[in-house]
Amino acid sequence: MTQKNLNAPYRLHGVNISYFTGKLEAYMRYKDISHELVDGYDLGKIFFHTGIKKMPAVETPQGQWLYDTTPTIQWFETVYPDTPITPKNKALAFVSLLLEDYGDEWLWRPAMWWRWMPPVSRRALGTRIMKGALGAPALWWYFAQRQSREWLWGDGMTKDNSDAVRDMYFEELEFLEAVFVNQAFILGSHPSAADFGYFASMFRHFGNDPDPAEIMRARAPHTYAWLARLWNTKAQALGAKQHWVFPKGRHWTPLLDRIANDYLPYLKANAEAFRDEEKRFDFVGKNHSFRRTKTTFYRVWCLEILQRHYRAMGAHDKARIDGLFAPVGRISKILNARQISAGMDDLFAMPKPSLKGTHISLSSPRGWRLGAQPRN
Ligand SMILES: N[C@@H](CCC(=O)N[C@@H](CS)C(=O)NCC(=O)O)C(=O)O
Repeated sequence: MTQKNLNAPYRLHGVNISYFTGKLEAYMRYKDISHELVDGYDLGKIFFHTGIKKMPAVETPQGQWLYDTTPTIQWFETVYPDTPITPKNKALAFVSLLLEDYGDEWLWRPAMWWRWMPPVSRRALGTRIMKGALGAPALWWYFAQRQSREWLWGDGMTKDNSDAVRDMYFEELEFLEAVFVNQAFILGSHPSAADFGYFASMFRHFGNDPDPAEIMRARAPHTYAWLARLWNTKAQALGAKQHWVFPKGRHWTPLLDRIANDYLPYLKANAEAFRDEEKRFDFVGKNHSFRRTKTTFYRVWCLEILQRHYRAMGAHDKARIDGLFAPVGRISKILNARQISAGMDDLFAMPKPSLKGTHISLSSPRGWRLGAQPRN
C-alpha cells in the first residue's frame, strides 16, 4: 500500500493565463503555502474529481479537493490563520468581502472584452489557449469566437453598450490609481480579500493581455506596481501588525455608486430571474445596462452570502456600512430583502473527497472532458 506524503505541497490545477487561477496563486504565494502549479487545460480532470468544470482546483496532500477560489481561500484562512486577509472589524470585513465579490464577478465582463475584442489580444490569447488545450494554435479563431459569443455578444452586450463594457476597465483604473497613491493595498498596509478579488482581472487579463497591459503601463503605473507588489509580498515579511483603513475620500464615490446602483441591483435581478426560472433578463442599472443577459446560478449564491454577512453585523457596524454608501444610495434595501436561495451551500462546503468520476453518467460519456460549464 502506498502511503501519501502528508507534507507534500498542495497541487494547484490551473493555467497561467486564467483569471481565477491568478487570484488563488497570489493568495498562496502571499501566505507562503507550499504548492505546485499543475499547469494544464484539463478541465476534464478537475471535473472527474470535483464535478465542477472550472479552474482552479486544489488537491490537498491527503487527496481531498477544493474548488472555487472564495471558499477555497476561506478554508486556507482556517488552516493558516496568521496575518489574516479579512480585517477583524466586522464593517471592514464586510467591505473586503463585498469588494472581493465585485472584483470576481463584475470585472469578468470587461476582462472578456479586453481579451476577445481587440484583434491583437484576441489572436495572441486564442493562439496560446488553443495550443495549450488542443495543441492546435491555428484554431485560435474558434476559441476567440466561442468566448466572445458566450461572455459578450451572447450575454447582454450589444453594439450600443460595447463601449461601456470596454470603459469598465478605465473606471477601475481610475479608482485603483487614486488608492495606491496613498497606500500599499486597497484597505491599508496589508492585502485583504479585496486585493485578491481585484487581482483576478488585473493580473492575468488586464496586466497580461497585449492591449490592456500597455494601457495599464501608460495610464496606471501605481496599479501596475501593485500587481508586482502583491505577487511578490509575503505575509511574514509584512509582519503581523496590520493597519487597516476604512474607505475614505472622493475617489471611492464612483466605485460605491457602481456597487450600490449597478452591481447589487444586478445581483438582485439575477436572483429574481433564477427564482422565476427565466434563462435571461434585461438589466437596467444606473451606469450600466445589459439586454438579455444570462441568469447565473452562481451569482444567486454570491448575493445570498453578502446578505448573510450584512445581516450578521451588529447595529454599529451596519450603520457604518450604510453611512459609507449613504451619499450614493441605500444598499440595505437589497441586503435586507427576502433571500432567494441558490441551494449551493453544500456544493461549496470544502474540502471534499474525490468523486472519482462516479457522477459521470454512462449514458453521456462523451463530452465531459472538453468544453467547460460556463454557468454553474
Ligand atoms: N467562481 C469560480 C470561477 C472559476 C472560473 O470561472 N474559472 C474559469 C477560468 S478563470 C474557467 O474555468 N472557465 C472555463 C470556461 O467557462 O470556459 C472561482 O472563484 O474559482
